[in-house]
Amino acid sequence: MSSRAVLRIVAIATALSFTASTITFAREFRAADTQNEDYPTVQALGYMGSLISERSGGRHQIKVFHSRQLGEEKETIEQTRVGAIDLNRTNVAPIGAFVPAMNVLAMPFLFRSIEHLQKVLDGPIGNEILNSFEPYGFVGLAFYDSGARSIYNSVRPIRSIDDMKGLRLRVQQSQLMSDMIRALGAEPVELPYGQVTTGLATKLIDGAENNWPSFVTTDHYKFAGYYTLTEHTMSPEVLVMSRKAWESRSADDRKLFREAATQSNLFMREKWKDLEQRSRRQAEAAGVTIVTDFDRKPFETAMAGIYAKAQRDPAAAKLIERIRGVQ
Ligand code: GTR
Repeated sequence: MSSRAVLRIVAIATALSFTASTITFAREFRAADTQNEDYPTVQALGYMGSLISERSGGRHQIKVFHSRQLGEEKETIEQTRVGAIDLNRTNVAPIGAFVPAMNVLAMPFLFRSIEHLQKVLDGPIGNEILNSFEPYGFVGLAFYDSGARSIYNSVRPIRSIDDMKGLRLRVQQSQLMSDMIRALGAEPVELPYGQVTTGLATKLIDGAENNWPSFVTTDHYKFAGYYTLTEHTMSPEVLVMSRKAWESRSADDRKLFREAATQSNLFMREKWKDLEQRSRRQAEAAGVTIVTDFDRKPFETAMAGIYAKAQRDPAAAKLIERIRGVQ
């Protein structure tokens, strides 16, 4: 081949690869969230959508399907994995069945405080975790705050681990969460989020566990008047994109999505703090008994089996150790 022919081939190839990385097709991206329209995660998705629409000159839009319009969390995760949903904001516990590192973030009593959690998620560990989703069919875009989860029920105030005995407590659709409740002496009932209020109202379950905003915005507090600040997990929320949708995007689009997701996290944090405080005040005003003086140590000790099981996986063991080491 003459050198001119080679040069022409190189020029064409360069032009093609340039085109592939910059041309993107206008699209509406479907995003799922189980929470209601006013919830901070849903608001954050809306904010991210406005950034993307603005920065893409209106080419891309995000349509947010909140309030379980696309199904319960577990189903939407499955649909996102196969590419039927483009974006999904989910809690780390239910996605733990699909992406192993997510279960580590849901481990009970792993984080010492919200500050510790944020330090981990905002630093290199958080970044590595977000970059580890692809083999499982997702791309991790951002974490969102979700405070700490605590146990509530309608039967009695929980002040010691003995008070847990025999209670039927709803958990997310997660083996780890079921194991945790069982290790605490109660009976776990895996139910989708949308069925918890009815479950409480009909006494199918005695209680559940969640953060202040979820406890209040779902009306659970109206049926379960004892809330013990166990703060047993600090499972954050995670925003993922379906790998299928990601692979169809140019490098420029990928950057656009990543940046907008990161910015939506900061937006969400402000909204979150405010709602957390308002929710607690609302529960207090409604007469919910808030137990702060409970005997925490036995709760932590009861988790030994769960840690032993998780640490059988060397990658999980290493991640747990690194997270604990973050000061
Ligand atoms: C909430 C979380 C939801 C869902 C829910 C649950 O705190 O935001 O994504 O996981 O808990 O308990 O099902």
